[in-house]
Amino acid sequence: MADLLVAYLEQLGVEYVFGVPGGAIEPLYDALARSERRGGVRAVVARHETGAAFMADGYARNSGKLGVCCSTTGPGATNMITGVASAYENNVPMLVITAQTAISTFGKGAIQDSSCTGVNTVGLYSHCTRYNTLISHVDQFEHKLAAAIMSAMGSPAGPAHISVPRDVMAMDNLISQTHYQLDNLLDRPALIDEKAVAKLNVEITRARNPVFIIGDEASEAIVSILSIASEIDAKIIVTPHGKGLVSPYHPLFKGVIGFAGHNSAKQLLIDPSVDLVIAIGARFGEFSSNAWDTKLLLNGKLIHVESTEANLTRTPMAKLHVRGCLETIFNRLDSQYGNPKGSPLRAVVDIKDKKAVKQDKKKSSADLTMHFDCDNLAAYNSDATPIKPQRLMYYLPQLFPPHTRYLADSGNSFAWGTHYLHPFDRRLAGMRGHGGLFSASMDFASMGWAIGSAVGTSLALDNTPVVCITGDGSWLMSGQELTVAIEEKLTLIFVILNDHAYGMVKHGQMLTGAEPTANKLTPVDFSALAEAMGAPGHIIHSPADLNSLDINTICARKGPTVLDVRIDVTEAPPIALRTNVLKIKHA
Ligand SMILES: Cc1ncc(C[n+]2csc(CCOP(=O)(O)OP(=O)(O)O)c2C)c(N)n1
Repeated sequence: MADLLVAYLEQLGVEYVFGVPGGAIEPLYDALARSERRGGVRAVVARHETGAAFMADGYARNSGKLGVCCSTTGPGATNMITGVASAYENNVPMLVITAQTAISTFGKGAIQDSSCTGVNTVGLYSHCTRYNTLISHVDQFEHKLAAAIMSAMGSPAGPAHISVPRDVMAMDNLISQTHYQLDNLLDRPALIDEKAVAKLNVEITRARNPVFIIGDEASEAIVSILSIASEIDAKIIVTPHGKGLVSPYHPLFKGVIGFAGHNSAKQLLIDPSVDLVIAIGARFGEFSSNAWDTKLLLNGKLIHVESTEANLTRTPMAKLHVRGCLETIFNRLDSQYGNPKGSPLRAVVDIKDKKAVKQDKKKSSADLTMHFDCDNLAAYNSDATPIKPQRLMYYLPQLFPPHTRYLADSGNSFAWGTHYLHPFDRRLAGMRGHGGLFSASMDFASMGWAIGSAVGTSLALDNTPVVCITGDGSWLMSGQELTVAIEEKLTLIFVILNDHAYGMVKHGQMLTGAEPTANKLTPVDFSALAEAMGAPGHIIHSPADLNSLDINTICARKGPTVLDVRIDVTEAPPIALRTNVLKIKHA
């Protein structure tokens, strides 16, 4: 059966299966070895199963394909669950394959029995998967596999789990050929709610000063959204997850709303002259709604457009909810703008400063001026030693090429990155690949996500430098995946914010008046550790140290580099949104 599984992955153009081997999953590795010899799908062996799931997550986000991860039965499956849960919270399409001992051994005390008579992997995965099944007979294999892939790539996307006993997986193919053409099964009809779109159209037409809030789920529609925004001169703000989708230098961009966001974005939403706010694929969880900030959102101006229906329940205050495929909805609206005759939306442009809009439209790229406010410009511009984290964020895009991808890990990294890291993206229209230039995994917010995900990102984006910003705590949890980046020869730069602390915990405790406890970490020389593992490491104390790095050599290197950055530990990250929630007694 394993060869059949591989054949389906090939149909989808999937290149890698991320995982850690073990006795019960061996038949799948056998098939992957055969496939690799033919130049097909191959195994990427992680150091920890959660790292494997994070890699599959990064691969899926940046390739637009299905991420696939696997583990053996028992501890392999339990290890992998955090990475799967993370993909579940972030709607990342993922096929999760775990093994079981042979069916005949269920209930007989087999080592690592994970059937319903053991730790019950299917039971464990039931709360973090969109499809979840034990394949208990060879005849179930093909249709259950197809159903799993369809669920994983459905709407909302997410992990689908199949748990396969070793004897079923090892069975010689009774069915030697794939029966399903997955392309056809995955091709979803782009249905459109004409009435809702017409209402949306009327609202946009009436608006004098509209604002778009763009979340990561809007990525499929970003080309049309940006085009409409310039057409009607709508200001743009993004959620932390949507940050990578819009150039920070876009003249209409006013910053991030929510966790570690910008005051300019907040002010815009309470500006009385703003008469329409359209939130697109923004989810409105804690981090993207400014912790359910009713002052900003209960403003009677909100229209909420989503493809994931449950997200609409977060905005009972919205005057209009629109559901459906975002790409279809915004392509439809955009095509109306594109038609100069008879388009009602043209009227909006006519009453605005036509000249300014036309000028902006003529330009194919933005100049590198920011049109939003950062909190602590003194630190952002300071060349003091030790290097301030804000200054580090300022310098990274200066040093690395403009197409570099940035991932920020759970901890202060994603706070610093969200607020102060502005990749040099002159793009006024279109999109930069699937994932955008900046990503963070905030809803599940697992430490170490960025480390594994950076490996998957790098494999998905051949020849693109990938910078992973992480903390020393996260590195001590997941940094062993560095050796995978070495084996895979990936141009990956790990930037470790070394503050010998669980910094976010430490600063959170200070900001909330909690006991300053359990936040210290033993100081570690991560440069030496990297060298011991086989990757070059550099210790960075100051902006001068950073500027003396030979970035061309680092980016030309077929292998990872570690920057152990000894940051100014006294700088408080912009995490007030989170600490304010923690201060509420019931939260
Ligand atoms: C797996 C996991 N365990 C615990 C937490 C809670 N937590 C959030 S941030 C953080 C500290 C992160 O420390 P570090 O990686 O050193 O980054 P820093 O905040 O210091 O930059 C902790 C423990 C988490 N998010 N994920």
